[in-house]
This record gives sequence, structure tokens and C-alpha cells, in this order.
Amino acid sequence: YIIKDSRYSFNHVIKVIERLNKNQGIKVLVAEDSSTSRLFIKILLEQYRFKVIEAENGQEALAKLEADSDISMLITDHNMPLVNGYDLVRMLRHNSRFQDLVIIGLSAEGDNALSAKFIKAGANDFLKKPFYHEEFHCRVIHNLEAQEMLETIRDLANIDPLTKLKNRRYLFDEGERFFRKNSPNVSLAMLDLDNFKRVNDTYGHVVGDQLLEAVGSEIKASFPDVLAFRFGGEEFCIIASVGEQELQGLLNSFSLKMRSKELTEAKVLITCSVGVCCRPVTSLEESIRIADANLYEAKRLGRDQIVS
Ligand code: GH3
Ligand code: MG
Ligand code: MG
Ligand code: MG
Ligand code: MG
Repeated sequence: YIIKDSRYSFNHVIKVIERLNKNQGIKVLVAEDSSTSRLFIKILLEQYRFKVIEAENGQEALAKLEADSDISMLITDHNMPLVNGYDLVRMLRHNSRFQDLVIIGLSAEGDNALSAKFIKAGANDFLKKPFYHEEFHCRVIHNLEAQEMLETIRDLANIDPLTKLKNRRYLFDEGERFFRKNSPNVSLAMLDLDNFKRVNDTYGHVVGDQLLEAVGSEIKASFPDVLAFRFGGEEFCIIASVGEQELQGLLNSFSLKMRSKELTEAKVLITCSVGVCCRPVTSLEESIRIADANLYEAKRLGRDQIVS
């Protein structure tokens, strides 16, 4: 080792990898046409317990990435047959599916502009061959940690920690995109738990929280292919590209389940009121406004019902 004490000590690296390897080993795809070079990188990665998958050219790399969504990182050479490393990076970054893939470019010295090209195309990092093992390991860990942090921050910004549903902030982001893509075939429903304050007052906030958490899971299970958000407090929003009848069907079976199920140890039964907007509108905001007015009407009519 050229540097003995550092943040990237073997122990640190192992700790990071164990944290990142929550389920199984982190999968890394090595795209490199030289078998010697490929084997060398494979050994460096396996030293640190990565699961290595190999590709001999850019085309094979692309096919393997498309077939396996568990691959977290790509280490790619530039000069390869069929599709070179630079073109591979460009193709990947044009596909939103691969936005979280960590990409490290590799190439033998020569063209000085190559690292700039890789980074501009969207690679996270670039290494010139030959390199020190330590630099290789540091860059691999550094980039994986940065990606992990990015995903954590994104989840913190978009996901409600109690119900694990997307939050209101994300509704106006993802919902808006969904709306633009699917309009006018968009249905929206606002759900509000009935007399929820009473649950808190009778059983306490802890049970109230448990109930909200259980409702969140129930919403996830009942509306598998739609966008579901915690709009706030005990209000939820469902957005789907389905017709009124289909949405009504889903909502009815959800209401039924809620009414018949003791969702917490305190055996609380709860109902909800729902306002729906299925007519073509010009914006997400308008759709929410209409659903909200219908929700208000459902409350006025005595709760535990759907108004569209
Ligand atoms: P309504 O049928 O008119 O909707 O009556 P409600 O009691 O459900 O409505 P209200 O708006 O009066 O009260 C909502 C309650 O939801 C009050 C608030 O304490 C509770 N609440 C909101 N967020 C949370 C939460 O995160 N945890 C718990 N335990 N309670 C919450
Ligand atoms: Mg090559
Ligand atoms: Mg409310
Ligand atoms: Mg309520
Ligand atoms: Mg109220």
C-alpha cells in the first residue's frame, strides 16, 4: 500500500460494503475487451466481496444491464468492439432507468480528452490505466457512497416516513408528470379518514400513528398500479389512468376492507370518505380541487361514502 492510514482502510471499505449489501452482494458489471484486464479488475473487486459480472464489449454490457436491474455499478473500458465505452455511457444516460447506475470509465493513456468526454456523457468517474489498486478501490467506494447518499436524500424528500407512501411534495412532482403524460384519461381520488381525531382522543397518538401506518400498507396493497400519496395528516390521494368505473371498483373494495378489518392491536375500526374527480380537467390542481369539493360533500352527507 502506498498510503497506510486513510478513510479508505480495508476495515472502512468492508463496513461500507456490508452496509450497502443489505440484501446480497453489490453487483458490478465489468465491460472490458481485454481478458487480462478484465480478470485483473475482477480480482480487485472480489477482494472487497463485490459480485462481478463480465462483458466483452459495449453491446453485451448493455444487454446484461437491461436484463438485470440489480446491477449497481458499471466499470467500463473505452476501446471495445461493437459499442465503445463512451457510446455505452451516452446510451445509458439517455435512459431514465439507468440514472442511478454508478458508472466509472477506464482507459489506457492516450487521448486526454477522453476523461472529459466520459464525465460529460454522464459517467460518475474516470480512471486512467494503469492505476494504483488503492485509487481504484477509493473511487469505487467513494462513488457508491455518494450514490447511496443521493438515494437517501431523495427518499427523505419524497417518502412519508410513517406510511411509507409518497408525500405531498412528490405528488406535485410525479403526479404532475403523470397528469401531463396521461391526460385526459386521469382519475383522481382524495381519501380522508372519518373522525380520526376521535381515534387519537380515545386511544392516544401512538395508536393513531399505528392506524395511519396500517392504512398506508392497505392503500399500497389495494391500489397496486396507481400512484398513491399521503396528502397530509389523515388524507390520501390516489391518481390512476383508469376510467371512473374501475376506480369506483377499487375504492369500493378498499372501503370494504377498511371497514371490516381491525388494523391495530387496539381493534379500532375506521371508515373513510372519498371525493373523486374523473372528468377531463386542465391541471392536477383543478382535479384535486374538484375531488376535494366532492370529499367535502361526502363528509356533509354523513361520511363513509364516495362522491364523484
Ligand atoms: P372528519 O371525519 O371530519 O375528517 O374528522 P377528523 O377527526 O378525521 O378530522 P379533523 O380534521 O378534525 O382531524 C384530523 C385529525 O388527524 C387531527 C390530527 O390530530 C390527526 N392527525 C393528523 N396527522 C396525524 C398523525 O400523523 N398521527 C396521528 N396520530 N394523528 C394525526
Ligand atoms: Mg479495450
Ligand atoms: Mg382531514
Ligand atoms: Mg378526517
Ligand atoms: Mg375534519
